[in-house]
Amino acid sequence: MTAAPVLVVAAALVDDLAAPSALLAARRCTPAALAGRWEFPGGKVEPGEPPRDALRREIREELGVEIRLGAELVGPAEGAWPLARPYVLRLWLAAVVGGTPRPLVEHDELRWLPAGRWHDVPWLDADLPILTALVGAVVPR
Ligand code: DCM
Repeated sequence: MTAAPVLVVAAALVDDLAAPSALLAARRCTPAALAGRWEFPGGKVEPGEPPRDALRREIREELGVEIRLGAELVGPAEGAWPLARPYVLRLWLAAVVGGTPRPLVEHDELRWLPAGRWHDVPWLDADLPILTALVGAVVPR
């Protein structure tokens, strides 16, 4: 039997929703298996919680900022992106509208990656195909 998917939501935080240039990557310090790898910040949706509300909550908890959500980067598996089972991920473009992001909970470093340098850190394996799709979707070439 396969466990029901667990929905994780994450943000591609960019400097400008209308013309993204810099992208925020967050380096995990927990759990040990993921420590040192970079990700789109976010986390698990709670039962009954609307996914967009969950994302605003997670970013508030993890980075201490308020965000505005832009478009969703729709994934290939019923709209989501597969992670290691049982997790699946939905990702939205987002911009900071209040505060300055700081690594408060499960990250030990944040970095704004400039245009053309979005692949420059070692992303989580699961986030890499999402990053590639994001680059194709938003970066003018
Ligand atoms: N996860 C991921 N990529 C992200 C965010 C989360 O692969 N951008 C994975 C890491 C965990 C799971 O989802 O296995 C749950 O995330 P968290 O520990 O942040 O709640």
